[in-house]
Amino acid sequence: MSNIEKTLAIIKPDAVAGGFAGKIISTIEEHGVRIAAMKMVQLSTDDARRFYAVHVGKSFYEGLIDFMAGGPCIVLVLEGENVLERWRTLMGPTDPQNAPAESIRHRFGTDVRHNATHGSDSSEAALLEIAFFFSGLELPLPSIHPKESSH
Ligand code: DAT
Ligand code: MG
Repeated sequence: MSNIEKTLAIIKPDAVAGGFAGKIISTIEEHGVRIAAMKMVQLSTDDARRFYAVHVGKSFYEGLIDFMAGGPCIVLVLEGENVLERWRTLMGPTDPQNAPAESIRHRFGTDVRHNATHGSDSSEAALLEIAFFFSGLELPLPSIHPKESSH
């Protein structure tokens, strides 16, 4: 059964500043994942606090906020079959030290905080996170994409 999903991906400030955005976007495309929307944003501290509100109170929260507000990010909506799991697999685990050699976090991350990318962890989170960054105007509906050719 097909399971077309959308997820939010972020190319974090370390990867943008390091000049890895192009390679990460290429990796997404090479794996056949469709980019439905994309833009560069600079989060304020308050934006970062709201985006990562689920982690309030954890030991790493303040450092995470400073890092995420420390430079521009690229935010993307990825779309496709099982894309939540596929993108999390492509990224690898949170800590680049534990990530497989071919994973994005191993290739472009430095440590558990500076880990290059974000991906939503559930379909509920994906809906909220996409709405955090993108208005309806910025999200093309699947129904307006050209139909598969019938001739
Ligand atoms: P993930 O981004 O893999 O979903 P998470 O949701 O548990 O991981 O944490 C969000 C981000 O917070 C993570 O990408 C990097 C940072 N983080 C998590 N655990 C950390 C730790 N022990 N030390 C420093 N930063 C941490
Ligand atoms: Mg998470």
